[in-house]
Parts: sequence; structure tokens; C-alpha cells
Amino acid sequence: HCTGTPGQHGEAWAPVNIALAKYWGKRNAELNLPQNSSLSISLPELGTHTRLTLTEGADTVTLNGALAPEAFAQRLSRFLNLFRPDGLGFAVETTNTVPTAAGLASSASGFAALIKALDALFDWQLDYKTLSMLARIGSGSASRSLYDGFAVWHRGEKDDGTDSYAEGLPETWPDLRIGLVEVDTSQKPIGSTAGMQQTVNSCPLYTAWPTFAEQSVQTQLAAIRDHDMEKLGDSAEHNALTMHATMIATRPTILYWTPETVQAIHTVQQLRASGTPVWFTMDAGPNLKLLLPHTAAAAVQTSFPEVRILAPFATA
Ligand code: 2P0
Repeated sequence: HCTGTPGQHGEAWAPVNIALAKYWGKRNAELNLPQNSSLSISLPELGTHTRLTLTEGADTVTLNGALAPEAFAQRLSRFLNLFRPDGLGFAVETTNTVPTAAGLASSASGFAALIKALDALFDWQLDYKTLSMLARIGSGSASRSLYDGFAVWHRGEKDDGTDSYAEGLPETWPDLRIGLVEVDTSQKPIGSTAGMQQTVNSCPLYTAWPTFAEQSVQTQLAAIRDHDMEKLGDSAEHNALTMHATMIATRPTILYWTPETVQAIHTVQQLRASGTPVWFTMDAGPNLKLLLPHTAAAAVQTSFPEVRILAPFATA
């Protein structure tokens, strides 16, 4: 039920997540139903805090204390229309602890925090599966940001999306580290939503992607179960490169890489060749995210002085 009175509020926090097996391509753009399942790791230190208050007037949206950009505010209002009590507006105060333009999807933590804040506001007390499904309608990757640690977003088979949601995995991995390498913070050429549509519609390699991506999820589930760093890193890196191959082979091409991106990829390869276990993944942007065991942190820091190394799980 979505009834309430002005002044009623709810607030929540959700982490960002990095996909190790990527979501790329929709089979239904209205419901954000994906072409393939995906698997991610959340970063507990980075995310979005959202406070929602019911108001008499039109929606207001602030981002980090300032009026939010129009496109951002409109995207939130469109999503909030699904839950709006008759005649009321929402005041949305959202704060990101995500470094702006670090190539971390703030829409994922943003819509996950928003649906949790709605759950608190309306006192739905919905389970996380249902919240994940609802967050998905706001942004596909948000389905995975309901959870700490690893999450798998099941593609689902149904046309109504009721079987397309994420679940958290029980496994922890205290030695696992994620390194954030920011090579470029300028605005990206094309957003994910349009980029993946364009890829599905015009990339001749795309037909191979959904099957490959499902295999990546299975490989990574086994690697997580066995704490096999090499298997996880190798699969994540291959998955990201294959996704970028489909982007590059799209018309017009979607090339997120800069010269610095390529340089960073070579640096990772050189580190590995000299015995340091480290792998990379990349999203819809030029920046690298590194996977490594904590024992490789010092060597990685030497080659990437600006890297920010985070522990996704409580360390021993
Ligand atoms: C991912 N990305 O799995 C992939 C990898 C970017 C590259 O999910 O249109 O912002 O809102 O459902 O979730 C980014 O896409 O797209 C994304 P919409 P979303 O993390």
C-alpha cells in the first residue's frame, strides 16, 4: 500500500556494487529485464544514503546538499510515480559517498537506497528479493545493491519480471581486495542504458554474449565457493574484455577506453607476468577496478600509486 501523510519519512543506505560477470543488454527496456544473469561484489564503504519525506507539493531532489540536475531528478520522479500516494510529492535528499565520476555506478546504490527508503516510509517490511525486483525497475544494476558481499542477479524467464531479482551469497572472503584505479574522470560518451540498447541492436558479436555471460556466472560461483582467486580474477577480466569487445563492435562504436586505460591494462599484465596476482574489470567507462588478494596490495600500490584499495568483507 502507498498511503501516507505529509511529513512522514523514511531513510536508508545502500552500497555500490562492481559486476564481475556483467549485465549488458536488456530483453525488456521498460522493466529492465536483462539478457543475462550477472554477479557482483558490493563495496561497503561506498554508496548512497537517501532520506524521503512526503510533501504537499511537487517533488524536490537534492544530491549531496545541492539541487540535483534535472535529468537525475526526472528519473527519480518517474520511478517514484509507481509508489506515489494520490496528490502528494516526495522530498528526496540523497548523499553519495561515491567519488563523483569514479566510474562506479551511483544509479545502482541510488535506486537500492531509494527502494529501501520507500520500504521504511510506507512500512512495507518487504523481503530483499522483492525490494531487489523493485529496485531493478529503477536501474538494472540496483537489483544487486540490496546486498553486502557477493550477489547474483538471476536473469529470469518470465515476461513480467517477477523472477528477475538478485540474491546475496552467504560466502565471505576476508583476503579479497578491490582496487579502484581512476584513469579519467571526464563525462563518458554514452550512458549504459543507451549503450546497451545500441549494442543489442547493432553488434554482430552480441549473439555470443548471453551464453558466455551465464557461463561466467557459473565459473565465478565455483571460484567463490573454493576461494580460488585466480579463477575468479581470470573469469572477471575475460568477462569485462568480452563485454567491451561487444561495445567496440557496435555501430556507432562505443569505445570507453582512453590511452591511459590501455596503459593501465598493460601494467596489470606486467604485474601478473612478474608474479603478482592481480586482475582487472571495467564498466561503462575508462576506469579499472582491480581484484587481488591482500598479499598483493603492496606490489599493486607500487605500480598504481593512486589506487584506492578496499576490503569488501571484514578482515581477520
Ligand atoms: C554492470 N553496467 O553489470 C554493467 C556493466 C555497466 C557495465 O549495470 O539502464 O545503470 O539503469 O538498467 O544498471 C550499468 O547499467 O543500466 C551496468 P540501466 P545500469 O554493472
